[in-house]
Amino acid sequence: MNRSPRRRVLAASLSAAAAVLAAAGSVLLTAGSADAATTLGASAAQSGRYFGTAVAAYKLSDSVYSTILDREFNMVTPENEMKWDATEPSQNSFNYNSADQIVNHAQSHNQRIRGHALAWHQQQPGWVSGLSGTALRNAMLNHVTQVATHYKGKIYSWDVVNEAFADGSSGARRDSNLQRTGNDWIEAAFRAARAADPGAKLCYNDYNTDGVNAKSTAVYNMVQDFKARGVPIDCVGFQSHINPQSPVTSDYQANLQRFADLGVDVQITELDIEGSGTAQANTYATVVNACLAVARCNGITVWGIRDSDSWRSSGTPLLFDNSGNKKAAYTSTLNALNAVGPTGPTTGTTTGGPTDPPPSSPTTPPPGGACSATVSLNQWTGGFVATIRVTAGSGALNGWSVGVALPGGATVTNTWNAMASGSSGAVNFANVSYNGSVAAGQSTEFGFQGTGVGPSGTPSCTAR
Ligand code: 9MR
Repeated sequence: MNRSPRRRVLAASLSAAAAVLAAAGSVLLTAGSADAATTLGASAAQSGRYFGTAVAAYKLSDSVYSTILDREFNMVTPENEMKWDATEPSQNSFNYNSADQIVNHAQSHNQRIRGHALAWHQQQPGWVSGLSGTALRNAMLNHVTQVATHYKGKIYSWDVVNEAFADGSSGARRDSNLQRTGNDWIEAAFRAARAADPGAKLCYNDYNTDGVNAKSTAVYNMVQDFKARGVPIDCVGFQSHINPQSPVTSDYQANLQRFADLGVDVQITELDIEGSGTAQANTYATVVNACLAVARCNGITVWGIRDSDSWRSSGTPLLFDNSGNKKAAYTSTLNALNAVGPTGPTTGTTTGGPTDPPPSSPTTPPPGGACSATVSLNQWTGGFVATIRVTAGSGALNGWSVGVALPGGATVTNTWNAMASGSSGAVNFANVSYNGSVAAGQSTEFGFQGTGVGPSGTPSCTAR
């Protein structure tokens, strides 16, 4: 079980705190009360996660709406404003007005932003329907590049590609105009997004992938293939639109975990659960607990604030009623988040994790050195994921290699965004074609997964 070690750590820290207070003559604490946060964002932050919502720009002037938004949430997803039809209404003519409104609001309220969505078969502007083949491929890549560049440095994670797989048992790609430009359109979009904004986590996002099924397995196989070939992908979004036709299945958590084990973050990106009362509240708790039990599940976003804000408002699927009152589902969600307490899923054995700043954030280059590298380790019993940040010194890099010393018994099983030489002992990682160039003082990241215990020392970095 993933959760029991955290519970033990929490219990230990609470009893230690209680002992100190008792010694000082204070009242004893009851478990949980010391750290219980009172908002969704703050309670998720206790374990290094975020809690977000979809936001519509035109609702920001509604004070009931914005009061809840700014009190409860620390991540926002523009519900429609960053989509292709909104941002590029005619070819190569971009309009960021509504999306910028959300971004500006978020930035002034300490909220981060999930960008949604760069390439999708729906909500395309009319002019796209006149294109096919190379012209469409190039238009899509230009769109990805322009939008990701406009928001460079402001996006926590991008849904680079949305809903590209077919429903049902085929495990096939969805037929769409984008798919007909060639099967490699998804990886082309990811590479373009990485080149435009190397600091954003790049996600694949889909629905009906919330349990282990043919569709989610097809996505899983794609992510595994991308990792093996160095296609940049950092995260997978699980929309989780839950209703009687699409219930939460018993393998929900296991499904998140199998993706995390590929070396990507997982995020619940568009959560809504149709229903009411205790049943709805319990289902929310189930989903939240599944995320909390997966170390690399680094955040949850609900698809709107009040039931009346929902794309499926008749199903009353959200956490606040039409008047903005907290529902039972709100309370169960908050309680589930608070039950994890202040110890993150990886506390004690690791550094870094889901709250790491993106690699583009300013770092201090080593004086005179060509490059430096730092490691952030997610260690669990029997295995680890290491994320290495390579930072250029006072000059730009045109290629780099990083040496890592693995303890005895450890083996690298999977590497992304670098080429590994060797798999145990002293292992060397060289840049791949798209991340060898790093501007002075800037950073890039690569990672690897392994069995055994991950590296603990500082890796060496050499400019090539
Ligand atoms: O919530 C969005 C709604 O306002 C739009 O009319 C709709 C149009 O396609 O898109 C909704 O958001 C979708 C999201 O972008 C992708 N996953 C499914 C969401 C619900 O349809």
